[in-house]
Amino acid sequence: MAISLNGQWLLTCVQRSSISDIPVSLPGDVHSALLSAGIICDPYWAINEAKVQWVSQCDWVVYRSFELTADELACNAMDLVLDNLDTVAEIRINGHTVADFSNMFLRHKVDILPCLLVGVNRIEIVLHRADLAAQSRAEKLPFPVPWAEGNNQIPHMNTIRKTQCHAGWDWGICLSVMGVYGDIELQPIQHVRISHVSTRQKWQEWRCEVEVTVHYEAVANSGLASVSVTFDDQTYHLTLDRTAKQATVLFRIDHPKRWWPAGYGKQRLYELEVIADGHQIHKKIGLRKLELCTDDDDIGQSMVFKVNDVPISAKGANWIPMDALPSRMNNQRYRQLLEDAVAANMNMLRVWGGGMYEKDIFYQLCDELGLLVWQDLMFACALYPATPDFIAEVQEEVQWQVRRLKDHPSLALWCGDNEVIGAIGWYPESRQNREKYVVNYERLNRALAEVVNIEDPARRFWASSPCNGELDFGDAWHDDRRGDMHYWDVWHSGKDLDAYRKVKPRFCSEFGFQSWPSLPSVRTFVPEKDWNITSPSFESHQKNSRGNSIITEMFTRYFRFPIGFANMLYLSQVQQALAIKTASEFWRAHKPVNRGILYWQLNDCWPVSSWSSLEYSGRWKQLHYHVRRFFAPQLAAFVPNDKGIDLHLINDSRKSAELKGEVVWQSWQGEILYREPVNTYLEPDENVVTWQWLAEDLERHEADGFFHVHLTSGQEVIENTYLPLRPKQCELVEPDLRYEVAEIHGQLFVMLSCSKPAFFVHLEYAGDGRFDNSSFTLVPEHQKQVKYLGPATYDELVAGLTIYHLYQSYQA
Ligand code: BMA
Repeated sequence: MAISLNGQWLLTCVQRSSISDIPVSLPGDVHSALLSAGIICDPYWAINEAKVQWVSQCDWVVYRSFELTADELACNAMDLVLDNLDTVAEIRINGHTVADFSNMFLRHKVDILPCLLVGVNRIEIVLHRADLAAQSRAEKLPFPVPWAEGNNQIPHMNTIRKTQCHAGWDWGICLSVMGVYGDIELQPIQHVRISHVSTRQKWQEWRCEVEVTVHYEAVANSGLASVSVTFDDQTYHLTLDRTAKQATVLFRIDHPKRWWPAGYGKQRLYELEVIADGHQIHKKIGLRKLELCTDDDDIGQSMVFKVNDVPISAKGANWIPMDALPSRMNNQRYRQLLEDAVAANMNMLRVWGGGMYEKDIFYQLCDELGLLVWQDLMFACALYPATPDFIAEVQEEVQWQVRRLKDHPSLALWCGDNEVIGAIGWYPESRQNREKYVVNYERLNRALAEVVNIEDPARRFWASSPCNGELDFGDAWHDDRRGDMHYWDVWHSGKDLDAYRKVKPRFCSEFGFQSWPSLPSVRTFVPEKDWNITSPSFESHQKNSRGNSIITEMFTRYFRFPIGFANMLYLSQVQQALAIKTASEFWRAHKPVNRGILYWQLNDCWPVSSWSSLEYSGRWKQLHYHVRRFFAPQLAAFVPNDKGIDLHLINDSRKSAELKGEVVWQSWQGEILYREPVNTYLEPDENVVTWQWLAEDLERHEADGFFHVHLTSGQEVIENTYLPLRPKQCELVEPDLRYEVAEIHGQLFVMLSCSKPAFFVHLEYAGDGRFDNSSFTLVPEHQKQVKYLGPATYDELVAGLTIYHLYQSYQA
């Protein structure tokens, strides 16, 4: 049985003798230990980031002792196994150096039996400065390889295999953390070392064959090892052949219950257990077919994931590491974030290449919840070396990661990197010598593809995100005919929101719009005296140099300027929601041309102004409430075009749906100027136009009011609003909005009504929890009963509730 070395260790600073023997809990990081010990201030508060930079400019030693009995040492090998060791480290056992490591994405394994003693042993991990290691590697490169300048605050991070955003990003604090973030274990080995267990599915019409292979290595001088393999309720026992490296057994599952992405069916998982030489490996296997289809068509090339032969409209967001302080990553927060993704009707997340290959729990939860995973390999926004050493190192890394993750049914795609093809065009060296850097790119990318193709031939390797296709080094930021697209013309290039309606991406894997955090979140990192957009504290939590200017400048284009700090925060979230909604609805209305919408970004790794829809605290921004509506399986979307406005009804589900209700043209005073019933039956995967309003009619009346659709489908209410003019041009009136908190059968609700229409009505509770709906249009004929989901009592909710709406945001 494995012996865990997780738990309490001690920490000493090599350069500052006054800092020694500080308790550190591993898995965990150095900064968190120093914070707990009161040695550093909270790096997330105000302008403290700058005050803690010295930590990563020191070397640190973490150490502990542990006892072993003679019985425990009676084995043929004792592997020390470390996961997520960050990054440049030397391991010493009882004073002997047993290994030097420098890749945080590898599982490190070293046999330390010869150094171990019966009784007390000491393990020390020396964590060296990453910045110096990066610098010295850069100096040895045959030619300069540009690093992620603009995002990273520390140069040459592209030369070491460490989470790239640790050195800062355009939403990320720069801490350059160090530590061990995965389990630390001793694994005694009698006969065989199990390297991994892999599965393969072969599909026939009503049967799935599951091939399970145990990969192992016999240890010198040992005897025979037996292994048992159980799938579902069938078990095989075998004796491993000492001269071989793998053993395979085959299971036949007739009429399997298939695994589906969320919104398409259930997530049935079968249990697989392998027991060998005292080791137990447990996996949950989903049986499903999955392919990425990229077929030539009239436009260019499709890009669609098919699961069990059904084309999927991928809907989701980009995932970044959950916390800049790895000690704070925990299973409960993983669950919360991923459940919130599913609650917003997502079925895919992209694990972005500047972060980390996620922890096992992430993929286990994605399997359980039906979230497909677009998995980038960990390279982002810089160029990377293609020297033999670097290639060998990353091939080993990718081999390990593919072996670790490939059996997850949620895993949909391996993608070589984030924006590295594009980055060839960003830096002066590579711009001036493009061929050289393209060849350099292709050498590394090819080497990654080779490993993926050997280890996981059933899955597609996609060179880069974005990418126009095989060996295509074109501009995937602007070509919407094929491949995946990163569409940043609105945020980074300052175009109007209408620009989202000028492209029809086949699969948009990034597009985003920033907002500021909500007032309750701002309270947690900005002192009240600094509650101002341009205060140093607030600005140091905005890492995109033009970010705050873009947000305020866009206010002036679309909205009447908000009054006061709280309304500025509120309006920034309205604006973000409007941007992402505009794009998502337009692209969904172009199904099947479009088959993927992943916005930038789901989450935050510290409290910051960013593109996220979930704040660092987990609080839903207004965008997340909109996502829940515009990613719903059934959507009613108003789509303006040359002829006028179309109302699309879209059904992504495998089941048909019946939508009933009406579309109205309503004045700002709430008068119904026009109404038309809607009664539509939608086939599975259908997208139809049910109603149109002609441009001539619109031009004459565009200032008079807005369109609102209200439909029901079973228990579901489907609503949407369309303002023909920019909100600042609309003559909104005081809606006379009333609300009341009510407790019904122990459940808290907020009842809302109004006498005139109110827009972007948003409920904000100062404490924990969220609502089942927010940031909606409230019209006099449909009062709303909004459920509060959280721990607050009636009195707390009443005291801590603020209701915002658009008209009030500019009233003095
Ligand atoms: C993208 C990402 C990130 C970045 C984001 C916002 O292209 O890949 O590098 O944080 O843009 O600028």
